[in-house]
Amino acid sequence: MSSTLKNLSSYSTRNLPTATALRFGIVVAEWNEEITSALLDGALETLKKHGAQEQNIVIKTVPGSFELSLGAQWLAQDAKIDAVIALGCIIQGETRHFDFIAQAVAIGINEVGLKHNKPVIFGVLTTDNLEQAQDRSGGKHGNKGDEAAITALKMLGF
Ligand code: RBF
Repeated sequence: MSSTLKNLSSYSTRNLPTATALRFGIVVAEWNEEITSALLDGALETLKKHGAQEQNIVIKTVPGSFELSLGAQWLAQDAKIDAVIALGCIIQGETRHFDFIAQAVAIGINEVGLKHNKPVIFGVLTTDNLEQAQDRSGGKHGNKGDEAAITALKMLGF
């Protein structure tokens, strides 16, 4: 389904465990900070809404989305962390950086999850412009941070 038709903050409750005893690592890119801080707010609100305890959530920042994979790996290797959420926003610019960064982080995040055998969630917006990113970070298409948090929970309820 195209994300223009989907509200990122609506979800089914199937396989949704209560998060009271679960521990999360969140790694957030500083690039496009206006957007990524809104993604973080969404993820935190959703985790807490489902029972996550503030002291069980570790939050780290990295400079840009390209660094999310390594940041996620550093969190994932901590045996006490059950799931990692990577949050970033890559906006199409005039150079090909968009393609290189988006592809690298998608592959990197996936590899970290497989290597550490735990959910490592791709909470990265890849948009044509700032408006599309705003629409998906608490705007008319919901918040990808919420979606990332729910995905982490659902994978832990697998
Ligand atoms: N990081 C992002 O998270 N989102 C971006 O849209 C983004 N665009 C970039 C565009 C250019 C031209 C450059 C040089 C970097 C960009 N980065 C972006 C930062 C990137 O993820 C990484 O932090 C740096 O390239 C490391 O030097």
